[in-house]
Amino acid sequence: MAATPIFADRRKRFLDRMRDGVAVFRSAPVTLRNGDVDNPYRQDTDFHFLTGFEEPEAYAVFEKTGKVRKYTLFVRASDPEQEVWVGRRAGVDGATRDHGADEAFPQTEFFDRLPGLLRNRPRLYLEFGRDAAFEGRVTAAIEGLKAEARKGTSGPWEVIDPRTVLWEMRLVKSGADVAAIEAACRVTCDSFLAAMRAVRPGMNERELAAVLEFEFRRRGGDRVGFETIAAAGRSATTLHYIRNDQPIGDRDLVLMDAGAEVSYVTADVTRTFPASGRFAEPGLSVYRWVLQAQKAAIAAIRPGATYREVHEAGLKVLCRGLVALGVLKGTVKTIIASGSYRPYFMHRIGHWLGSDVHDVGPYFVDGQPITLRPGMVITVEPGLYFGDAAPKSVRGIGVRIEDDVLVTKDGHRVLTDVPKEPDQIEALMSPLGSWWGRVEPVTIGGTEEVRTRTSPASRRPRRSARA
Ligand SMILES: [Mn+2]
Repeated sequence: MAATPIFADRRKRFLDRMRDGVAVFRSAPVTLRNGDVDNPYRQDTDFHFLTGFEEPEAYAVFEKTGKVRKYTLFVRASDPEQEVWVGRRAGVDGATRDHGADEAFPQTEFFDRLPGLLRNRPRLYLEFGRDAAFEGRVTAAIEGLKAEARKGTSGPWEVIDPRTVLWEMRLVKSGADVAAIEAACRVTCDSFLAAMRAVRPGMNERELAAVLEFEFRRRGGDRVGFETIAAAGRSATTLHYIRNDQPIGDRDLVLMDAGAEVSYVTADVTRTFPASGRFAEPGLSVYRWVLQAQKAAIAAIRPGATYREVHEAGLKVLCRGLVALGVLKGTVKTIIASGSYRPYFMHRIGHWLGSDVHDVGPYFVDGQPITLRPGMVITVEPGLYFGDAAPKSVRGIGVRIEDDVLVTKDGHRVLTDVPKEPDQIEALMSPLGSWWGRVEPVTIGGTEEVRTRTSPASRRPRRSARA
């Protein structure tokens, strides 16, 4: 539950870094999907990072004066009638009992109590630029206090965006943060193994995406960290392809880019594999260059290296590959200088990973590429994409390989583990479609769940799969 030490530890570290004053956070709004149906609710990442509180209509307040600290939650009051429809609420009692708040109030009292929280504080921490209506009410409360100046009241004159503190905390992961990412990686990787065993020519991309997400869910994933990409053949040349509605051809390479979110932390993995279970040219050559680029980039990850060095280590190999594949002419140096590789590799080598898939944190500081430090987690995902404008010999091939990498004291540790050597992938996928019809219950973390057996077993017609 939310009162686990990870949130108490984060609140302590946040308050340690906060200067005297008050910090105010609000929960994510509920948004309408269509008609009278809401989008699935997911708490705002910063709000959840500090509170672990998953309900909407909540406010979190942190007060600090020297050594005196206080954490207050404003939450939806218990409402038995409403709870019959939409489930239990923590309520004011639950906020202190189960969620670690020193004090709690109904959220309806927040704006009435706000002037009292702000009065005579030297500064306010407020995320601005996110919710104009909320900011307007907070700044109106500050203006109201300034009108009381003759009574000796002083409103906060200084406003600081708490993300200056929070995002540094989110960028450099604690041991508990890393353990959380590892849990998401485990669910994601096990699910990739299953989906790679499920693919068969003729199935639709969405069916493969559904297998992957089915595996995410039953292995403990709360939701996807981002929309699953299941792209066969030329679909894979679109970077963020999420239509997932095309049939998978028997000569296609299938690119799957996905991550399970577990406890508000996501993994981000990409594998590219042949629908037939056997690599063939020219896809195999493209694949080998991307794999070599990925290994070179991962090898460059260590404390003190810069993000740009990691990018360039991979980029150089990709450029060599583009020459070897007959796509470009020139030397690595001239290709990089001219940018002629960009039609085929148009993104950066990776990104920070954590509570958001493209996690927060700068890539450049004072104009210089940021230096890697232990505790940072970065994805490494080179790719080559040969769309309609590419030479005929490779047209319609898209390959990306992505792993999640922790910067450690001594170098790095790859947190994701799904086969990526061509022969390993072929072995994993043999016999083709072996996932279907081999679903059995197992116990994971004390819960009875179902799980795909990994050993080869008798093949059943796919429609007889039990789940
Ligand atoms: Mn990624």
